[in-house]
Amino acid sequence: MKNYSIARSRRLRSTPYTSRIEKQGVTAYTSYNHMLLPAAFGSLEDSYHHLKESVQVWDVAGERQVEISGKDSGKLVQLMTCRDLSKSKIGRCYYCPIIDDKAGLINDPVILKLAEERWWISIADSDVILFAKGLAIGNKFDVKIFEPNVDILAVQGPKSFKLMEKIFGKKITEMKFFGFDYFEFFGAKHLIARSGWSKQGGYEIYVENTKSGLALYDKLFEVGKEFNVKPGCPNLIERIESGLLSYGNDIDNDDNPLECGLDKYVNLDTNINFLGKEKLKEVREKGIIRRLKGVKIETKEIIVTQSIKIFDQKNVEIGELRSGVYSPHFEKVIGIAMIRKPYWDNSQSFKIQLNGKSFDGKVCDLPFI
Ligand code: THG
Repeated sequence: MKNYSIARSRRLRSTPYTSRIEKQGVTAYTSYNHMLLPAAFGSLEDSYHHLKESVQVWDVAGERQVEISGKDSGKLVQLMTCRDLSKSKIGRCYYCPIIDDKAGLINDPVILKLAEERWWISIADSDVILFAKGLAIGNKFDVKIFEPNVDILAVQGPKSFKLMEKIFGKKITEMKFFGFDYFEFFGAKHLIARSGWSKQGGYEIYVENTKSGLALYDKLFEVGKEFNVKPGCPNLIERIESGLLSYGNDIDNDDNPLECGLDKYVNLDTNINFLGKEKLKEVREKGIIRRLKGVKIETKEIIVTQSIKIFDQKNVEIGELRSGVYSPHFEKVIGIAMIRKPYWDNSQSFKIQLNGKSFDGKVCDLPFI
């Protein structure tokens, strides 16, 4: 496939780290929340192995924050998500499906409770701020909603703990998964969470002060030398193996959270109020008729730019592939697909056409590893 460069403009926002990563050899971008998100630094496979062995620093400023504060902020945040936040705690992150009145997914952000009446919604790629503003206006909520200047730096990989300890001290290694706390650097405080869009462990630094953020960026590479630190970005191979979902790719507004295996984050039996609750109860009662699954395909290369239909041996359409990549671990293509009932059992075999050729595949569980 021929490669085209991405045309730059004000609408496709740069991040404070863009000039850094361009010096460091970024080779592909995607767009995320109207911002540049690095998609490759050379070989995807080399980056995958490096991420699983060492430590990487990622410019994930595209994971924008929607800040909601004010007297009705808790009510509004709860209205948007089917996850029960009534017992949520300050200093914790919560992975939360955001759904509409039809229970269709709007986004799948991480929500941070900063204070009793102040929240950050760390969004995937859709305009949550407009949805939040619409709901606030319609409900006459007493809230303030805006996009603050926060540019996340992720530090991911097994050696991220040692690297971060060298800069911030032992306390940072004691933080629990999806907890956050504040750490001083260059005269500014930084909210740092133990989270990130990989399963290799690590942190996310919510940089609010660009100057200190850039100093920290450079410090991570200086101190990280002994851990073989490299620039990186969310890795397609690692994230599919780990079953981390990508909004707009694997899931979208036509899917409900139960179809997407997000059951853990759906609370229908408490007295909270959220959009789509009755609809979701209906879905639960009737049972879902399709579900997101893993697939393995007997080929070694794939580029998914649109969903690709999947057929059983009798040529019945049983679902669609939504993401896919060659996995060096399985030595074949793995992917994420929406599969119709009753074809979603593991080991269901199927056929898929790629570039005019038919390949065999099998349905399996998510995550792969
Ligand atoms: N970090 C932050 N913001 C984000 C992402 C992130 N916004 C966009 C995107 N990623 C949102 N999507 C996800 C998807 C999965 C997870 C986080 C954000 C995730 N899931 C874990 C899992 O599935 O095992 C843990 C969830 C849990 O148990 O609570 O981490 O990465 N700031």
